[in-house]
Amino acid sequence: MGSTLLQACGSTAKAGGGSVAGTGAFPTPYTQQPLPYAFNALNEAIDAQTMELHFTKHAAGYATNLNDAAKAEGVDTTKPLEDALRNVSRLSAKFRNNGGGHYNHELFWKLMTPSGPEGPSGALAAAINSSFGSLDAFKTQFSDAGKARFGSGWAWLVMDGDKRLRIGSTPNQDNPLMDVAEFKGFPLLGLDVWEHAYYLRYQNRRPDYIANWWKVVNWKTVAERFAAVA
Ligand code: MN3
Repeated sequence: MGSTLLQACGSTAKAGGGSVAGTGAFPTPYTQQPLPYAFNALNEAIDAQTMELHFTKHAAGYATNLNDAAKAEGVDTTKPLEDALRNVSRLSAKFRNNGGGHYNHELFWKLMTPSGPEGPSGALAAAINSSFGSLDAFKTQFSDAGKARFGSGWAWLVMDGDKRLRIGSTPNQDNPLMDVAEFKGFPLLGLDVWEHAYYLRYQNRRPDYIANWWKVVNWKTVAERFAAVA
């Protein structure tokens, strides 16, 4: 992941109104990358059956449908998906939903790990502290964004066009890179709060899923993305 992201840092990305360096988080064409751990590796927060269904059914479906849409709409899948998302208003609802779905999930898997540090360090930790007051205050605000998202969607930490850290959420599979997003920026951390992400173990208890999810956040990936756009 790290090398993939760093290799891609030569190109320019837009977040919010301003220009932000760093893009191309994922290889092209638009295919699922192998899950970087076993289905049961995140059991502390997410059970193996949920992980398997989520990866092999839900996320795989977004990838398949995205490639169908790209073919039908003449989108060059050798170019970074981020570029298409930034101009998604010109594309179909099918591309928007599945392009966001593919990007969001490829990112989500890499934002989790069974063996990462318990929190951020270095420049990322300093930025979180100065933006939100403390790591705990950040977690509370981010968790609240996930709890408050009505229906299906995502909670996000992004770097906006003015290089500020911001917390927000998007509905469905919208992504903050999209020109149509109601919350914009370069995504550093994202949490899937669709019921398919937690229902088998947690049923209606989305807050319990979110509370446990912090145990498996891959702060190394977050730091790499932060460094790419800071
Ligand atoms: Mn999902």
